[in-house]
Amino acid sequence: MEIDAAREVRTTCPYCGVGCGVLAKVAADGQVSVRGDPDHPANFGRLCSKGSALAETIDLDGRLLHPEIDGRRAGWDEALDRVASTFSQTIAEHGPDSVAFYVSGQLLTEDYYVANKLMKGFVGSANIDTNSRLCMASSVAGHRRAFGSDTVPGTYEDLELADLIVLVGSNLAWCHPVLYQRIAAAREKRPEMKIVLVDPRRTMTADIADMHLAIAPDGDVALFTGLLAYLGQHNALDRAYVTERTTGFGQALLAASTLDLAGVAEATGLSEDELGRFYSLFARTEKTVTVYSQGVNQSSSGTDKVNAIINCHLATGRIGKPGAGPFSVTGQPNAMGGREVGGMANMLAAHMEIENPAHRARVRRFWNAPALAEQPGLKAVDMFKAVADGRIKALWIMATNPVDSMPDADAVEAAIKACPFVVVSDVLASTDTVRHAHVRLPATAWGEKDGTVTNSERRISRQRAFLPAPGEARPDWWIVAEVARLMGFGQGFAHVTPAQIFAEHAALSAYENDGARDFDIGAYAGIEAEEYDALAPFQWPEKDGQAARSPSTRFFANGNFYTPDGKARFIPIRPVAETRTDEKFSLILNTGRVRDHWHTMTRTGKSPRLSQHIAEPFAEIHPADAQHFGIGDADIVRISSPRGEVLVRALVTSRQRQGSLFAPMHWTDQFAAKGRLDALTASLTDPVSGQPALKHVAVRIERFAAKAFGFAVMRQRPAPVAATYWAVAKCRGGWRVELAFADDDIDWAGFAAALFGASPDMLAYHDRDAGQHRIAAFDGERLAGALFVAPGPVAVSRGWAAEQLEETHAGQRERFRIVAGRAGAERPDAGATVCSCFSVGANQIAAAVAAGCTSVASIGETLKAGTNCGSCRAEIRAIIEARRVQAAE
Ligand SMILES: Nc1nc2c(c(=O)[nH]1)N[C@H]1C(S)=C(S)[C@@H](COP(=O)(O)OP(=O)(O)OC[C@H]3O[C@@H](n4cnc5c(=O)[nH]c(N)nc54)[C@H](O)[C@@H]3O)O[C@H]1N2
Ligand SMILES: Nc1nc2c(c(=O)[nH]1)N[C@H]1C(S)=C(S)[C@@H](COP(=O)(O)OP(=O)(O)OC[C@H]3O[C@@H](n4cnc5c(=O)[nH]c(N)nc54)[C@H](O)[C@@H]3O)O[C@H]1N2
Ligand code: SF4
Ligand SMILES: [Mo]
Repeated sequence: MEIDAAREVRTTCPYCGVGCGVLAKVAADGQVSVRGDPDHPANFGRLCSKGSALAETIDLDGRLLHPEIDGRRAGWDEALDRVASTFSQTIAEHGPDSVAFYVSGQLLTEDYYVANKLMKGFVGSANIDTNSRLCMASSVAGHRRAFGSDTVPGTYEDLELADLIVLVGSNLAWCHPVLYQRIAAAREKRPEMKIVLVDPRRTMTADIADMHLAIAPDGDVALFTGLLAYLGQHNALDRAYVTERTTGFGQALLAASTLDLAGVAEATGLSEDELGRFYSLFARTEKTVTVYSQGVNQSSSGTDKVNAIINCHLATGRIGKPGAGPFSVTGQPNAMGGREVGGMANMLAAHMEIENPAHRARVRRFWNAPALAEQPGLKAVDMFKAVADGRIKALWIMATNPVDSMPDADAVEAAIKACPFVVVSDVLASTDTVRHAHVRLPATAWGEKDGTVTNSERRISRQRAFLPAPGEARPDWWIVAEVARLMGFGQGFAHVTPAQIFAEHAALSAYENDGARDFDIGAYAGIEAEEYDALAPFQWPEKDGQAARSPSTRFFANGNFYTPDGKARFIPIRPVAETRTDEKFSLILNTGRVRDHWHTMTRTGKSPRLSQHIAEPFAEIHPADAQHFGIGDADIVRISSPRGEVLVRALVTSRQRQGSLFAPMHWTDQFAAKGRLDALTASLTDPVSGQPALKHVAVRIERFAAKAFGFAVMRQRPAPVAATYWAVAKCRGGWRVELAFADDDIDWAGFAAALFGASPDMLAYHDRDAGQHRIAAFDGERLAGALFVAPGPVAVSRGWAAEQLEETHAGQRERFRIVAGRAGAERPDAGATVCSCFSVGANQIAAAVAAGCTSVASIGETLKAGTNCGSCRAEIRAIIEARRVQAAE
């Protein structure tokens, strides 16, 4: 591939489902820079902290650059042949259902399309499922129950037009930051706009909320059935819409009326007053959008939560109208594209249904498929159970890391280890999943591959390559198509470009589609390479012959649902009380995300900037619970469930609900001693969608009685660390490590040498009685590493210590200052990073507040913090607030 240094390439961010446009540029010296695409309708030039730091994540460190078989390097021919022949042989011996693909919402549509086509049309099994099962399955099932199709009715613009936004189980400020900023900007223009947040925790998203409902875990069904009953009682229905466009209202209302207000209050943990205020606000605000995400989907009642929300929108006719509608926001960059190609085990391509014989016949005809799957395949949790019990004998994992992200992950890991044949296509050589693969296939990464993704508002955008494919890495679609050819299915996989795959996908969406199917992009059925290269972002549907490319589209304002009678279906839902905790496991573990990390950290873990915001695994615990369990702030705690355990740092905070813990999903064996959170979660799933209940797990917590704590910085990434607790994070000059030890009878100099190499040039300070040890090693004038040990959590400034790796230390005075372990008086400690764009710490912001800055804007003027991507503005406001409270006390 030719690199044109002067040219900016228009592409799409590979992180979240907001789907922001990115302009990427490669300078003559190879340096990559990115900025937001001002013309992209998802972000109009904005990027969040993760998008802004993309250039820090594309180095070749740790990349898988050649195919490998049983741990040795192999050529593509041999590797592809091994995959094709083993799959063919397994199918011949044990039937098509003895093999499976586990794929990902991070594949491009073209990759996804061919993987699905191979399994469902040619292998003849529907055993292809995706990590979207852990993510969007409940929304898909809820949409299909209510609308007869998996349709997201609204657009991002609705968030700006709404008078009320209800955010349910969504930490938008951290997980969809650019959407959050669009809302914040709209609210600044129209301060009368109201925002309600429904989340058991007081997250940073609460910063713009007028009302935070700290709901009891899984109280959502009660909250929204209670709302439907309220709307009925208070004459707040759109009776014409209900009568003409829907069916089943009476039964839904009856079911929703099981609980009276006091009952709803009990089930939700909210006061009747809070409920009354929320209900009346909803009832009187015509332009209401309800945005929901994993606090809704990842639940044993996930699909019911979705339908309880949709019921309220149908009852008020608030759907598909400017500024009104239910809005499920997608997580992954191509979660939506995966749904379009039918990547889930219970769907067929182009929003057709595997259980519908007419749909099967149509897809068979279109693909000229020799063996179209006749019935749904195994959903993710069941798929790994089938791997465990030997029903599945050959498994191909693409672009996902199930050893870290599947519930009951230790059991999933054991199943993968025991599986006779495991293929993993990934961009990295070493992840917790890749390590168990018999065949490792190097895929091209973001920046090297071409294709399309669809964002939360059904907008299809191009990802474009701006870097050459490194080593022997190949695009995922190519890998799958080559294997298909070797399995004897050449005629179905003759494509040689992503454009040809996209054209086929578009043609299938329009094939015999007389308007009975929502997903129709027939306008692109004949797309040629040039048009594909230039393809501008567009929203579906876009039917063949649709002359004007409509700037925005909505569904269902006038009914026309994809059900047999064209009417939407109310789903009768009853709240069910459920207790998962018991005496032994008395706390509820809630899991999720942090601002600057992405999933299993395979990309964000490479960025020093992103790794400074939160540098180790942690669990939030309410102060009363912390006191009850004898846990102090910054203690190391062991959290266990009947399935496994983790060791993480305790963060005592009243933002957390009493009785619950919150921990992020990101840390893996690559970054921490025992941080794989999904070792704790259970394989309990929603009965309709099969989505696991990842936010409600019974656990217990205990203080890990560490005899010594440590913190170290070093230039090279440390090899295995001999400490009970460790967590590594990248920093600008190298790496930083948090440590805790079960024992303090340790030769600290030896430990330091193992961590960052023995050096003749070492400086040490030991106070054995106080348990304090500090050791620094130098390599010429540069610091090679420094270790700080204390009997309690180490108080040294992390930012300052990391900075020492980048400085020269010629004089004894500077060197001694390191073992003194605190910043020199002339260099105050910046504190934990808040603004990752400009590396501004919490202490700097607090100092600026003390010096008179009283607004986010004035902090921006003084320190620049919050003025680039804006992802940290909520945290800055929280620091200002905290100072204000302190001052008032
Ligand atoms: N920074 C960052 N952004 C991301 C990602 C990432 O890894 N990092 N991943 C992307 C992906 S794939 C996804 S799916 C999205 C997820 O985006 P979100 O769904 O916004 O993120 P989560 O943190 O998983 O969960 C959201 C909230 O649900 C709350 N919650 C838990 N239980 C309940 C409950 O019973 N009821 C209610 N109402 N709320 C509850 C949690 O406290 C949490 O704050 O983020 C996307 N964006
Ligand atoms: N406890 C708990 N568990 C969860 C969740 C939770 O909230 N709580 N959330 C769930 C959700 S919503 C999601 S979406 C999942 C996410 O979980 P995963 O999908 O397992 O997480 P990722 O780290 O995104 O894994 C992507 C993998 O693909 C590789 N990769 C990146 N680009 C490419 C490419 O172009 N081609 C190929 N072949 N490989 C590539 C990366 O190196 C990485 O190994 O986690 C789920 N698990
Ligand atoms: S909000 Fe951030 S992570 Fe999501 S697409 Fe936009 S820049 Fe990427
Ligand atoms: Mo997700």
